[in-house]
Amino acid sequence: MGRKFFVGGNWKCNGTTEEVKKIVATLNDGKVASQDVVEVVVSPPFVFLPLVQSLLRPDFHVAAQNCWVKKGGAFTGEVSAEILVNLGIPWVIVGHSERRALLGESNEFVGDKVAYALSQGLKVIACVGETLEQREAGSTVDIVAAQTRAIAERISDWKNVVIAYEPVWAIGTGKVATPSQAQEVHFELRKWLKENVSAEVSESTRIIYGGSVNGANSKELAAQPDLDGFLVGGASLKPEFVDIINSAT
Ligand code: G2H
Repeated sequence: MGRKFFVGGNWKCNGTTEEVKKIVATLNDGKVASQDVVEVVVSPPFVFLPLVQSLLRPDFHVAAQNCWVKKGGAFTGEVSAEILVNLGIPWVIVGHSERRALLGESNEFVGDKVAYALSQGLKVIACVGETLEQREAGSTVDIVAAQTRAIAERISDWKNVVIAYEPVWAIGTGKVATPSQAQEVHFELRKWLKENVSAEVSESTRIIYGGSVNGANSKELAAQPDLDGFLVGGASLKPEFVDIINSAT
């Protein structure tokens, strides 16, 4: 079976109640292919998750933008995987580069989070990606492989994992990777999975691209053979998110 196209909208730290309702209304009116063809997940800030979940069309789902690395308890300010499960939140984004860079999340910490979230029944969008400095030093593949290895060492079942390749230099900069730059890294990641996990996992795991995706560049990116969808930031707050979803078909 082919890999189902996946489009995630990462709203990051944005939105008021009114704005959130407006974005959801636009999504609910959007004409998109059925969920047999494209899986759509939107990720508002934690506090808006129940609201979005209650208003969102049933064929779209929600994701949290993070969760705590282990069982909840005395961890002020954190939200545990158990809490997300209790609220019926099916997905969580883990290891976004903004958290890796600004909050010091290491590869190992991200790997632990992925493993714990999966163990609680969440599905995980696990982010990897290199900085501009690392790309210019020619170490892109080594960096994303090390980030993926820290996950692979901690999990055995990949069926609820989507890998998001997000080159840091392309995030929120308007400087999108070219289709061939994205394809090259997606191909290498798939090869890494084949050589280090299994041919089956390599074939079935969705590898999506994130970094300045918009309604104008998504179609060409989506045509790349190893690119199975997108994690969209800025443009997921706008009506063009529907166009990005429709680049699946
Ligand atoms: C990358 C992406 C969403 P943007 O962070 O995860 O954001 O599309 O704004 O570059």
